Amino acid sequence: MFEVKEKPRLVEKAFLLAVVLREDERENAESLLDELEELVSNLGIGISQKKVVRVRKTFPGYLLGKGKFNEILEKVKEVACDVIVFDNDLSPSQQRNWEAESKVLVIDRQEIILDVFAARAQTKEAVLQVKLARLEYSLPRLRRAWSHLGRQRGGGVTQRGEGEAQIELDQRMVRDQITATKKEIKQVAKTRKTSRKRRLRIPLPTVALVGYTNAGKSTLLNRVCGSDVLSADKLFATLDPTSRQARLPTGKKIILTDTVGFIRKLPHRLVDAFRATLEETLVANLLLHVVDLSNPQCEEHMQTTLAVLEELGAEEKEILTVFNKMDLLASDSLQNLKLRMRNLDKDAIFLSCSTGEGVINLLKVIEKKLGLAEEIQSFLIPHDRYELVAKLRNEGRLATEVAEDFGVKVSAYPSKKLKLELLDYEVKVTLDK
Ligand SMILES: Nc1nc2c(ncn2[C@@H]2O[C@H](COP(=O)(O)OP(=O)(O)OP(=O)(O)O)[C@@H](O)[C@H]2O)c(=O)[nH]1
Ligand SMILES: [Mg+2]
Repeated sequence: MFEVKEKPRLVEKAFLLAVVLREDERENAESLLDELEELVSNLGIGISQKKVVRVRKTFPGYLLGKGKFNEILEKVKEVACDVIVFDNDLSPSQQRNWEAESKVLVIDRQEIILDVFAARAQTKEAVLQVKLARLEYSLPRLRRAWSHLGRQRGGGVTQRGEGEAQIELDQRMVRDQITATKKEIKQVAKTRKTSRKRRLRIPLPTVALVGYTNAGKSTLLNRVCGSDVLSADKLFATLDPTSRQARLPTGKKIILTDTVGFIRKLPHRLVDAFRATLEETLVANLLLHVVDLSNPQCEEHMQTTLAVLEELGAEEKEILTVFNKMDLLASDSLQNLKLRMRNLDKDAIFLSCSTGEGVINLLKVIEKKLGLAEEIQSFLIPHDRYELVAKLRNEGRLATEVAEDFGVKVSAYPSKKLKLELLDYEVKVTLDK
């Protein structure tokens, strides 16, 4: 069977490279390289050097002009690395040219992100989604994979004819695999939707956590729901949407859903591959945009998340910005940041999932935003109408319940529909008196 990865993967040391056209892009490029370093390290590859190169213009052949190209090649040889990783997107032919001259593996940020996703994918659906994205990425690059292999086998110009024929065969195989994978994804998605429907027979308001990778979405879910979803200091810890029930301060229940994190320059094919799961998740009543306030690049991270949301058609949804990790900031810089961020979103919430500070406040605001914060009411429900208590409980609108001789004393936040059914049983004075 055709393997997507035909390149040797036993690489140990990487040379990271970002190409910019203007000096004022340097700072941003450096932070992108730091992020790339983390992604590359996540794959178990060490870093030998990071470099931002400024050029006046880019060239189709090698992205860089001959002078800069030779300069980098010298450096690569000097530090003896076995892979060059570009933060910029490389065309398949640029990749091929670099590999031919440098004699090392040359890849770009997209491919690294695809590899990290592949390493993290756990459920069948995520595995298939990543597989599809990788197949699509590999399709125009088969020529490169072949030339790589050809070189390894000591092949050269003489084997070209054989290579061309093989590439055509490979391309057909990959296209067939793409079709088959898409079909499989559809099937798995169908099963997921049915089981989700079964689970969610009780319609509870849903809130989805979105945001940049490593912002603390899973940690927030765990804190609010008392769950133990994987949260880790690594990029893309979460790939599959995970839903848990959470209880708000007034006792009402909501469904909180954790989603895959976003990253700058997220490959479009990954957004496309994950579109089905993400879209379904984003049919939430409210989106919580979790931001790592302690990250100096947090505003760029926010822009990235908002851009991906727009791409998914979710920009019209109500979004509440949640600035997390405030425990990592000194109080004066926190005050400054708060002022700045409130300019971006005056309703923003500041909290720390680690210490728990501000989390209750967030839940109260969620309650308000979802229109669940209405006054608590008391009822004495006769035993033969117990189904009303069950309805309140199922809708997550029951706060307390005590069985009495004449019925069940409850305090609750009934929905409009239930209010009508409960009209006869309302007790105006508080029941505890
Ligand atoms: N100091 C501090 N660390 C936090 C806080 N919240 C989360 N973290 C840490 O940040 C790291 C990332 O947290 P996660 O919850 O995995 O982040 P995520 O947004 O789910 O990340 P992805 O799943 O990759 O998208 C973990 O090491 C957490 O322990 C916080 O409030 N303060
Ligand atoms: Mg997570």
